Amino acid sequence: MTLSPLAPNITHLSHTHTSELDAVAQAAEWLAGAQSVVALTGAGVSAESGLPTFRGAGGLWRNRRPETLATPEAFAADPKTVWEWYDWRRSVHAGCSPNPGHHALVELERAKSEFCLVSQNVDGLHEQAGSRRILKLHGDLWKVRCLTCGREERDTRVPIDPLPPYCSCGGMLRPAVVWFGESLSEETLRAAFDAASRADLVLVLGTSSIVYPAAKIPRVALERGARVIEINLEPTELSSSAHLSLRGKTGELLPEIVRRALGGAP
Ligand code: BJW
Ligand code: ZN
Repeated sequence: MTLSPLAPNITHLSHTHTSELDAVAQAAEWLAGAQSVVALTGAGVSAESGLPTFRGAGGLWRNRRPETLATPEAFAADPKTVWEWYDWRRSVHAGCSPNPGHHALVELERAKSEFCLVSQNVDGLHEQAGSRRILKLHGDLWKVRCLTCGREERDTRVPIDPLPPYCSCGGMLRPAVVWFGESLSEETLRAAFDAASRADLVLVLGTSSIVYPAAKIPRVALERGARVIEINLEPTELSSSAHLSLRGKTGELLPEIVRRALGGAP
């Protein structure tokens, strides 16, 4: 298999296919040579820790799609139901630990002088694994914000009772996450796009790449000449544009790529 550094290549790999080894070797070589690396993570990175993803099989909660719950309109109409969903997710997350994919990203942060972890995940597993600097695009499941006084604070109660919870000022609390139709933090977003513009390699890990503006981050990097490597169980909106698209689990492929890139045995 020839993988030109200039022309995007798509590699659809089955786990047992020998070309997977070539692709892992190629990814490791590019990672080893990259000065400035960005990793963009999505729900798939936490799937091997036991957390459900948003879309696809297992992504439903009480027969409702997350897209219909993760909106300010759904919360305004029925805060109790939306809170019950978040309370359920918090209880699932509380029993989960980071997986080898999270740990590989910690190693990368330690090894690369310019490394930026940009995550769409709200679960806290990157921090738990030991990642230090994380640009959290969609907020934090373990924080709440008051609708009246705006105070935001860490809240790790599991379960929360009663639902919905209230602030000491009397205002209703909401999860401090970003719902559809809401703006992301301008500062965080700017930092993510700045990092993507400077990067010479972007790893896109376990995300369906359909939610904007996060999905634009690798696109900006591509326009600036960076290489993009995707790891996902399935093809995504990004796959045909990525230089390398590996089919598999991030918790299996990423540690192998990082091990090779950082000087492990070939
Ligand atoms: C594995 C695996 C394993 C599984 N290994 N892989 C431009 C064009 C069109 C629309 C828009 C646009 N700009 C804005 C919009 C609107 C909207 C949007 O993007 N809609 C699209 C759906 C079309 N965006 C917004 O509203 C954003 N705000 C915004 O842009 O403000 C300005 C504005 C407002 C209004 C109009 C225009 C502009 C806000 C987006 C907020 C997203 N929030 C959520 C919820 C967060 C809180 C919570 O957790 O509850 O964020 S939705 C949900 O999707 C969550 C995720 O972070 C996000 C992305 O999902 P992710 O991580 O990719 O998960 P999945 O499930 O989709 O995919 C998992 C993948 O893993 C799959 O591919 C699997 O195959 C794979 N996988 N196991 C490797 N082991
Ligand atoms: Zn308050």
